[in-house]
Order: sequence, then structure tokens, then C-alpha cells
Amino acid sequence: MELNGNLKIAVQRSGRLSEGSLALLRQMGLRFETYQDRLFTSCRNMPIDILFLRDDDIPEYVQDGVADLGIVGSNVLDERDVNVERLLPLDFGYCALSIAIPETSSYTSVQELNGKKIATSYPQILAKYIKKKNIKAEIIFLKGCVEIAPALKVADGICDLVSTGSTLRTNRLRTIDTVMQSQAVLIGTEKTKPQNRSTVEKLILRVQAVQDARAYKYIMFNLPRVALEKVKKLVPGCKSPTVVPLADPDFIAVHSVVLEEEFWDIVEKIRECGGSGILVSPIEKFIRS
Ligand code: PRT
Ligand code: ZN
Repeated sequence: MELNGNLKIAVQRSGRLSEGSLALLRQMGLRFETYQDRLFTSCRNMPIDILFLRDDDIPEYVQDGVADLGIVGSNVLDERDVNVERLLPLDFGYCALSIAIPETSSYTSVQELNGKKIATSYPQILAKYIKKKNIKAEIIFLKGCVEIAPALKVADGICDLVSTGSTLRTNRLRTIDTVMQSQAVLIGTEKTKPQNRSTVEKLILRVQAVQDARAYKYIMFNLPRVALEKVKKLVPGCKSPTVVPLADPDFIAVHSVVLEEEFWDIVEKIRECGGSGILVSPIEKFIRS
């Protein structure tokens, strides 16, 4: 890799976070090509290089300032003692680090693993957790295939990442406790060169714009003019809703943005106020301030 002054972003080369990471970078306006087995690529439209790494290596690369930004699961960060800045949760790569036992086990609480063996790839997180819960268990460190440890009698339970739960079911295991929830996060470092700091700040704003665009919907509807004061409070938008006159002087059109999660409640209230012809569309980018 050439040692240029370009800002560097580290993403997982091939795995569960790769697709979401590349999609986010593209939505942030970065233009680049990727090919299998490529270790890095340069953006066509910005002085930025993307490094493709094992997810486990990303925190150290960022800590050491080799990469300025990185995308990695918070589970990996919590397991390591690394000095990086957690900039933003990224709303993908969701999973839970859970403790599971054989389906046939009679245990009903994690306390019953006291004095037993738990296999995991996350020994640091697990050690802290069982200490907090006052459980003394032997932690068996396995790099992978943790789910087969109980069947092989290597451990009584496991502590592993779960997303759909199908791996647990296939291996006849059931969750008994959840240690942490995890998602992909954007990380940065104080080691970023001064000339790259403003680009890092711009990129963070772009991530927020992409996330806000996903979180909000654009909404338009017709409303009896008399209902405006009531409806203004329902759809305040950024400053206040846009109000457009209609040919019929008793009616107006109202445009605003609403949070996706509040959307249905708001629509019901708009209808109660006499709103009709409600149109909703996705937002491509949303720069709030
Ligand atoms: O090669 P590299 O080291 O980069 O990849 P990796 O194999 O170490 O990581 P990868 O791609 O498996 O996971 C990368 C990150 O994705 C993790 O650090 C988590 O932050 C996140 N993530 C989200 C997951 C899962 N969901 C997940 N389900 N990581 C792993 N799993 C595994 C889990 O360990 C278990 O084996 O998937 C299985 C369970 O999945 P379900 O769907 O059957 O419950
Ligand atoms: Zn890994």
C-alpha cells in the first residue's frame, strides 16, 4: 500500500459487517471500486483510502493511527482494551452476546453455572460479567465453533453471539441470559493527522445525515385551514412545517418530516384533525442543521 496522506477508513474485508459498511460508505458519497481479495482501494472522488481487514484487527489499526476511522462491532471493542473513540452507533450488525446451555438442561438461571465451564470467544467480557453476577465459572477460550462445545463435553454452557438464533437451535442450545447487545459502530482516533481532521468531521456529519434520512419520512397532506394550529404541533419538522395554499381557500397542503417510529401515531392524529390525501416518501439524505 502506498503511504500517501489520504485519510484511511478500515472496514471488514469479508464477513457480516462488510456489506453494511460498504453500503454506508457509498451512501456517504464515497465512490470506489472493490474486487475480491483487494486489501485496499482509493476513492475516485475524495482523498480517502479504504482498507479491508479482519474485523478483529480494526480496533488496533485505528488505535495506532494507521486508519483514521473504522467500522467494527461493539462486541469486539468491549473485548479489547483499546484506546479508540466511539463516534457513532451505525444501526446495523445487530446481535446479542448470550449465554446458552443445552436445551435438555434443567437450569433456569445463569447462577446455576457456578462452578461449571463456559466456552466463549469473548473471555474478557464474560469474565467481567460473571464477576458482576458473583458466579465462579471456568472460562474455556475457543476461537470459533463455540456452539459445539457442550455436545463435545468441553463446557457446560457457551457465551456467543446470537442474531437469528438458528445456530443455537441447530445445536440444541437455549439462551439463559444476555450479556450485551451489540451493533456496528464508527470508531476514530486522536492520532488523525491535523490536515485530515476536518475531513473526519465532514464524514461524521455525512453518517448522521444518512442515518437521519433512514429514521425520517417526508410527509405531505391536505388539511382544513382551521386545523393548522393543532397539526403544527404534530409535525413540527426542523423549524415548522411548510404550508402551501390550495386553490380552495378553506384548505392548505402541509409538508414536513416525521420519525418513522412515530409515523403511524401521527398519521392517525392528522386524520382526526381532518387531514386527507396523505403522501409519504423516503428521504435520500437529511441534513438537519
Ligand atoms: O474474518 P473476520 O475475522 O473478519 O470475520 P469473523 O468471522 O470474525 O466475523 P463475522 O463476520 O462472523 O462477524 C463480524 C461481526 O458481525 C461480529 O463481530 C458482530 O459484531 C457482528 N455479528 C452480527 C455477528 C453475528 N451477528 C452473528 N450471528 N457475528 C457473528 N455471528 C455468528 C455467531 O458467532 C454464531 O456463530 O453467527 C452465529 C449465530 O448466528 P445466528 O443467526 O444463527 O443466531
Ligand atoms: Zn474476526
